Amino acid sequence: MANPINKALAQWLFDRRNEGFSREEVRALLIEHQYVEEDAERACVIAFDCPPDDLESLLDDDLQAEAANQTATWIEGFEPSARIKLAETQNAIPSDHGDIKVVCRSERPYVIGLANVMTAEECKELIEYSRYRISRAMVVSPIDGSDLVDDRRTSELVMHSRGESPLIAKLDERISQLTGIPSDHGEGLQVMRYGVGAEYAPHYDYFALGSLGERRHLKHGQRVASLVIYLNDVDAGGETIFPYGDLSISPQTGHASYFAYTDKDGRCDGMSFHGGAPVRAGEKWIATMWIRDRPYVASE
Ligand SMILES: O=C(O)CCC(=O)C(=O)O
Repeated sequence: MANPINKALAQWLFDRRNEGFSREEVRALLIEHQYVEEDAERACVIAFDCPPDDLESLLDDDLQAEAANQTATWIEGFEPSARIKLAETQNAIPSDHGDIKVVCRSERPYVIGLANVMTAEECKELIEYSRYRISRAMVVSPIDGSDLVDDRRTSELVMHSRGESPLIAKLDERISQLTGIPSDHGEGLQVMRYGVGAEYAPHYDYFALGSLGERRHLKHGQRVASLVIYLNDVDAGGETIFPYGDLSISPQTGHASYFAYTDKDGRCDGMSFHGGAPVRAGEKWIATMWIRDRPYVASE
């Protein structure tokens, strides 16, 4: 994500706007003060295109302090609140279709590798259900929170609603049983396809308070955990990578990576930085569930 606009810049933009400076004048001044084009444009969007409250909120000391705290994020004594407790004490977790197996664990980043989260038949059915509905995946714009095409996420995607088909309803319930988190905290299952070369460059799944656009999504709750289910075997590449943990998990049909990234006070752990490595041969299909700290109602 782009760098947050700091308070000093927000104050400067606020003053110029109130003094009646035009967008072009502000942009020219920023360039004169060594801002790169992209940052100057971003600042102009915030000053002139976003609702006035957005710029004013950047001047709020409490919010800035909270943002700095949240984005500092290398948390001492990290204690994620969305742990799968059973996966820490046993190697098999009973489920509606048989046991889900624990294949690896990492404490920080907090990651649990799982097998048999879905059967091979379910994986196939979900791929076929999604195949003709996928389109280019997007990221959250740091400026206004809208969807943005970005080279860092080159997969194709379809977002399914909670319970929209019998299989999806079954999976929603299974995920809830597995994680211990009610299914209405899930954003809905999104199915993604990566062709050769496609990737999701390392990123955080939680929303940064310091980013105006991402902050808009927080009104529907913070993300606390992600479950990435692999729907097929990939010939080469396509691992889920955790660069700060020096950890990678290879996709295999029906397996999954679960990672949780908030402590009990809701602070987010930077160690959860992760991505989907480029697929080198074959294709990769996954189903991802992003889980919030409260019941999720789709945004307007
Ligand atoms: O493709 C992957 O393995 C990771 C997906 C991912 O990072 C996400 O859905 O947030």
